[in-house]
Amino acid sequence: MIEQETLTKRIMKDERTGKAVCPYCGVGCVISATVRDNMITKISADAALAPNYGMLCPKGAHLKQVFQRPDGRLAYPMLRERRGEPPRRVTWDEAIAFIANRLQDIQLAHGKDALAFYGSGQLDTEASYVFNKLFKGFLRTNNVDTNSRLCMSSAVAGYVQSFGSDGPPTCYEDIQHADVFLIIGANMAVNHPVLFQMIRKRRAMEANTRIVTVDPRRTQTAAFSDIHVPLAPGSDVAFLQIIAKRLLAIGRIERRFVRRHTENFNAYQNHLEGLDEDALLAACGIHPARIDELVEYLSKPSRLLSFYCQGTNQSTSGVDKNVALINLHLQLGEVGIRGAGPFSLTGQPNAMGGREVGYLAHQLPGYRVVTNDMHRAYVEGAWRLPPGSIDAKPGLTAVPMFEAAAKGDVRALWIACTNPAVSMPDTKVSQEGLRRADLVIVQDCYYPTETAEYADVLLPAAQWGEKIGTMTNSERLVVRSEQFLTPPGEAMPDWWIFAQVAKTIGFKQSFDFHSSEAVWDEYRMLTAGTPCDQLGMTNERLAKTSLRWPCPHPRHPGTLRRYTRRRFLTPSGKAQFHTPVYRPPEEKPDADFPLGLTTGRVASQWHTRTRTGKVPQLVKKEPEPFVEIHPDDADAYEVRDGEWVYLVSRRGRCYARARVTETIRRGLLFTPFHWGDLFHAETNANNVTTSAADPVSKQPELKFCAVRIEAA
Ligand SMILES: Nc1nc2c(c(=O)[nH]1)N[C@H]1C(S)=C(S)[C@@H](COP(=O)(O)OP(=O)(O)OC[C@H]3O[C@@H](n4cnc5c(=O)[nH]c(N)nc54)[C@H](O)[C@@H]3O)O[C@H]1N2
Ligand SMILES: Nc1nc2c(c(=O)[nH]1)N[C@H]1C(S)=C(S)[C@@H](COP(=O)(O)OP(=O)(O)OC[C@H]3O[C@@H](n4cnc5c(=O)[nH]c(N)nc54)[C@H](O)[C@@H]3O)O[C@H]1N2
Ligand code: SF4
Ligand SMILES: [Mo]
Repeated sequence: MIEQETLTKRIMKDERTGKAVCPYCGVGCVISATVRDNMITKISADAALAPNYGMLCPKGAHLKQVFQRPDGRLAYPMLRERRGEPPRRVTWDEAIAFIANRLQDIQLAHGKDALAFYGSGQLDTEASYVFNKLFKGFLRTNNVDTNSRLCMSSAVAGYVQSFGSDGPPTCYEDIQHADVFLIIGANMAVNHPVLFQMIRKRRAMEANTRIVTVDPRRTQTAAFSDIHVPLAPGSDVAFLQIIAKRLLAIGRIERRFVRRHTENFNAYQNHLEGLDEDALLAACGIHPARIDELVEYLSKPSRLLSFYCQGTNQSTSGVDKNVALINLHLQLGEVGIRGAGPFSLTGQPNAMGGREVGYLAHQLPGYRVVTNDMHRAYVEGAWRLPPGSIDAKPGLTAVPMFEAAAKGDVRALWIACTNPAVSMPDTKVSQEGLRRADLVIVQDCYYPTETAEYADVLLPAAQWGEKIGTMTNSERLVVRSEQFLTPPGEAMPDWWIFAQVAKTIGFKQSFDFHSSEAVWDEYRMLTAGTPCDQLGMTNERLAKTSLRWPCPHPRHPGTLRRYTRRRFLTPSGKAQFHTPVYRPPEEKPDADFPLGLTTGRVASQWHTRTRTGKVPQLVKKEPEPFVEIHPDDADAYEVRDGEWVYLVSRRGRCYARARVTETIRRGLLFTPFHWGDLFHAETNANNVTTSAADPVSKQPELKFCAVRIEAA
């Protein structure tokens, strides 16, 4: 395999430095690694480079330690004759021929939609482009979805409904100009630490700035804020509408902006005026003083910058929450100007790039959608496919994909760069889907993982630092990562693996990419003229600098802020007011399951811990699963601090060590979802969570389900 050698086997003897986007959160810090003899000797960040200007959080700073533990890497392709048996090493040729044959057999026997692909916002743009092209274009199934469905799909739908297009209007520089920071449903101190550091610096330097955090828990973020609004879980729409209604009542409307650049304001105003403020307040379960304080801040013109993440997205009313927040910005004219706007935080390093590539079940590259005839025809033309090749019907989204596998409708599941046996809501279903499918392909850089236990084929991926690839961070900044490490064994870049299978199936010409740069060039062309235009980001430019889209031609400097002319991407060019109605979370507590459970993250761990779980400095900070419980509830249910308890829901149970604390609301529990079955049987929080989802975005409610607590 000469091609493979030239792509990855560049052992670097001399000490040298390479830079790459941090493989963890969507802040997208650029990290410099000094390497000697294929070992990282130092991790640092360049004070002159966007977006982090020298800052790193402990996860990024401890990347060196990740590579000091070479065990646990998946280094060779492997096949498993029978489930439950150890896999045996095979050559790439064998593995790829096996996959190509099996996919075609299954397609022939059961139809195109018996195939499904489940990917990740941690794959680079090149990889995401190639799998999307293979499945939606050439295997002709839109059964392509990613963990972004569990993460970003409500944010996508919110932006599309209000502005006519996905993607944030804002950039990190806005932090330097904002007056009021509204952080709603995001624990930035923990999950976007470097960005939160920038906010704290601004707060320290400008005495008049204010930070408001809206979260049912008094998080680290809330602790650093001027106001903490400990609202009842799921009540964000009610909360935002009280604020908007009160501001309307005192005439806080940016009338000129509203008249010239928005539509549907009258309906919005009537809707708000008709709402019963007491009922909304009761739904939020907060002291009215919190409302007064925020209304006071916003009653005079002030630059409002709002950050939001899973506390709004992962909800059965996730899209409504996002739209209610954008409504508030439209009412105040706080969008398209410096220091203001609704800023959706992306979780994973390339969740933004994946959206641009169109890797959700209803999307196509360049913010196109499969349901639009012109969009399909354009992409078919670019891919040199006969008209009608791309299905006009959206494919299965994440949860229904695994449900279909559990029913035997989806027969082949290809999973890359995600660990759904741990991270999907209600893991009974995802695990049953994995068990029942005839063919499970798992492409990861580590082995074992919980999902790999179900795999028939294991494909070794090169990981961070071991390949060239491009990612887009939360502020639309597109950054090219360099290769400075040689991957172990025969691990290969993800895009190469997808292209190799495509060529073996018979799509030789369309997947004849010889480098990731060649993939980028093809993708970049497809974005021309779209809202996320990256045509001007040539390989030459990306090798030297990073750029924010839209960037339509090779001399274009990129775009710091969008909508500065107040022209939106709806057919009329005007932003849309909507009239969402507050709905509580779908699952209600009752006598058997009297408590609410919300789930999330800790600062020192990343998701299912395949990397951060190997770094002693990080593990020591949170060594085991825990559950936060209010002292009153601890009394009522006879739970002592530090004791192990079971959380039991209508679907299953998990256990964790009780942490009695006043930082959580009464009636609510919180547990992180980092500890899967490889840590210990029954520690996975997702044994308990519900797959009830937002009706529009299909994003599951990972932020609320009903449970009871039992002694373990
Ligand atoms: N350390 C670390 N950082 C990460 C990650 C990680 O695994 N570890 N993962 C990354 C990824 S992929 C993502 S998506 C982001 C997620 O980043 P965040 O969204 O900040 O993370 P979460 O902890 O899931 O949830 C945020 C907060 O929402 C609150 N919340 C729950 N219900 C509600 C509600 O109804 N309303 C409101 N307003 N708040 C609510 C929770 O109490 C929690 O504090 O983090 C990224 N960064
Ligand atoms: N209860 C609950 N569940 C949740 C959430 C929650 O808040 N609560 N949050 C949801 C959200 S927002 C997210 S984003 C998901 C995250 O959930 P997952 O995506 O399942 O979590 P990760 O552990 O990040 O899995 C990434 C996998 O990719 C592998 N990997 C890393 N780099 C590469 C690479 O370059 N190539 C390949 N092929 N593999 C690689 C890692 O080893 C790891 O196995 O979890 C979701 N699940
Ligand atoms: S803030 Fe996010 S991107 Fe930056 S170093 Fe930490 S985990 Fe990495
Ligand atoms: Mo996420």
